[in-house]
Amino acid sequence: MIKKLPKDFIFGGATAAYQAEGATKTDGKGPVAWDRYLEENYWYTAEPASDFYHKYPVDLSLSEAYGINGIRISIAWSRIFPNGEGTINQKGVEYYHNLFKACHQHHVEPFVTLHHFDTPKALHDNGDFLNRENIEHFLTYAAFCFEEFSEVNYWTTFNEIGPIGDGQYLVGKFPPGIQYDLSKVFQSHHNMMIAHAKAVKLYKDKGYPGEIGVVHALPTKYPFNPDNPEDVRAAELEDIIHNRFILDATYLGHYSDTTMAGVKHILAVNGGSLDLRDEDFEILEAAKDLNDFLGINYYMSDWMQAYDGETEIIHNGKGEKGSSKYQIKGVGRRVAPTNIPKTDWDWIIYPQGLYDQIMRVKKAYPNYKKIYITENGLGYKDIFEDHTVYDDARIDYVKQHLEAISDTITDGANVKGYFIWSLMDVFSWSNGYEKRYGLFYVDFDTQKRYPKKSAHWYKKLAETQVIE
Ligand code: BGP
Repeated sequence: MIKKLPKDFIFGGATAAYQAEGATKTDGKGPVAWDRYLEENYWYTAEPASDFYHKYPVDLSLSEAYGINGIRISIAWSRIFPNGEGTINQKGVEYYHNLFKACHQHHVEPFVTLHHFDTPKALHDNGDFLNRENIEHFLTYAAFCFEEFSEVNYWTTFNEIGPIGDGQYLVGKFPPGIQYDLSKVFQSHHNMMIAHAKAVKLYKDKGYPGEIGVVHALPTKYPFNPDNPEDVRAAELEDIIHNRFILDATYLGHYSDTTMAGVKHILAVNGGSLDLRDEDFEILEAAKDLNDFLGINYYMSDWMQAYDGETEIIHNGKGEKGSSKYQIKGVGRRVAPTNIPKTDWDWIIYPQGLYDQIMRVKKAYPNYKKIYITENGLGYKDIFEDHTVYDDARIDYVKQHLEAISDTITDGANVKGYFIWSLMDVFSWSNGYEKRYGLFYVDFDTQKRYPKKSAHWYKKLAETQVIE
């Protein structure tokens, strides 16, 4: 049966400042930890990225021409406060005013994220969000942006608090590259959730007319053998690390007993403790009903088997299928079912996981109000030919996920839009320029854009709302 999405649905494209803008030293921008980390650990840097800093008029014209009516953009904190705090860089402020103005001129609504992985270097060096002082610096930055950029109607505090903790302190693929430290993972999640809650509270207390929310990555976790209680427990613990701890903080204002029992078990096995204070829960509680929307980034699901051996995680950053490994002592290991497709980067493609995750939010957190799917898409080694890319696999991926979204709406979930990751090709944090996602192919040498087959497909979808 052909499925349809609602008339007022947003068909958007997503970007992030550091992955798109390039111009990392232009017009007074301050450094971020990623600058040196990429130079020292990877085979690419954030230059030139997609030169969105200069090319945004082209990308917005293309968006308008291809029916895209929303764009996720993030503000680079270090363009506004080059040192993370203190002096304001007026050129950075002007840049974003110009960018938001161009969005509106092209009828592409900007959904603006304050922090998409790019804490200014000075603050990252002194502990990033493990250091509670940085919660206050983030708030100063947020307060400045809310007041200054009154043309923004949709604010997101953070992009993916979960993957920040995982990338920085579990997998070690993000700066500072620490591995297997689960107490730092949970502490980072917790402190960032406090920063989120404080920013939301501030926004609402000031009575700003726009909407505010947060974007969480929510990969769905299943037991490898649903009849084995140990696998069921492994999936539950893995879900607590990546999803439930953060969702509880967002919508319950505290951690449920089951969540806390899981955290305690994980830390008992892996070591470390948490600093959770009474006043933290006062602010989480005060903000839990104030989120206007939840952004869900969904790419994959995982299947978990019980595991008690030593922790080992290998990140597949080069698209060498089958090269990844993920096993955490006392939590579980990921074992992929053979009959479910995977990308070259070992991400398991499972649209039903998106359906299940949306319905889980609806059921477990009924105060969620509204959902946008803020990222979803297929990372692929595109083949550029005839000035385009015949990316049928990407179209198929997006189609199946949109069908799952349509089903959740039929089943009562309030989902109001979809932002494909990514609008145009950008580089991938830990996988480089080879892993492309865009509707518009970017020739990174010339910075020319070429609509892919998926862009034409997306245009028709946006015009008709029919998924076919
Ligand atoms: C999300 C990030 C994006 C983007 C995307 C694709 O985690 O919010 O910034 O990178 O994932 O992931 P990757 O680039 O690792 O393929």
